[in-house]
Amino acid sequence: MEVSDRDPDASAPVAASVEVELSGLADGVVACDEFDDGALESVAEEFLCASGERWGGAWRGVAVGSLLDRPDVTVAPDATHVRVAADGYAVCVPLKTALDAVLAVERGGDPLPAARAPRFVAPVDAGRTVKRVRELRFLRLAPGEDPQEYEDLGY
Ligand SMILES: Nc1nc2c(c(=O)[nH]1)N[C@H]1C(S)=C(S)[C@@H](COP(=O)(O)O)O[C@H]1N2
Ligand SMILES: [Mo]
Repeated sequence: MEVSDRDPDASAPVAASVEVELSGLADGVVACDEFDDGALESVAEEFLCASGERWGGAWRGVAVGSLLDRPDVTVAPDATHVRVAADGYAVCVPLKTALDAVLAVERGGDPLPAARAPRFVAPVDAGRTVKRVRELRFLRLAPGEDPQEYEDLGY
């Protein structure tokens, strides 16, 4: 097999075989490749950057809410937020936003490259569309607590 020397991830395992850990008030591990094609949901989103530029697309993936129906996943009923994390990057969104979000494994009909998959796709700021999600940490924030304190946006 020819491996491109431009793409450092070309030899990485296929994105879909990656596991996402559910932690905090939830417990479980989800492998993105264990879903039938028919179990994937389609979502279209558009994002507005601070620069004024718009970008978006059509993604397919696993609805986060559907993960919680699995017998091997538990979640405490009192979670209020979910911290969506990659290595060294994290955002914190309200539970409802997370449940309606998709962990996308495809964009525009093509599998996402391993370096970007799965991607958290929801109606959030562009910067909160976390690429390469590895953990969903379910949290209970006290009233008045600032979700941004749980984020790691690199600035
Ligand atoms: N894991 C991870 N996801 C991330 C980021 C990042 O640095 N790491 N940057 C965010 C920001 S600020 C933006 S604008 C978009 C950029 O997405 P793109 O690389 O598809 O253009 O990804 C978001 N998701
Ligand atoms: Mo950004």
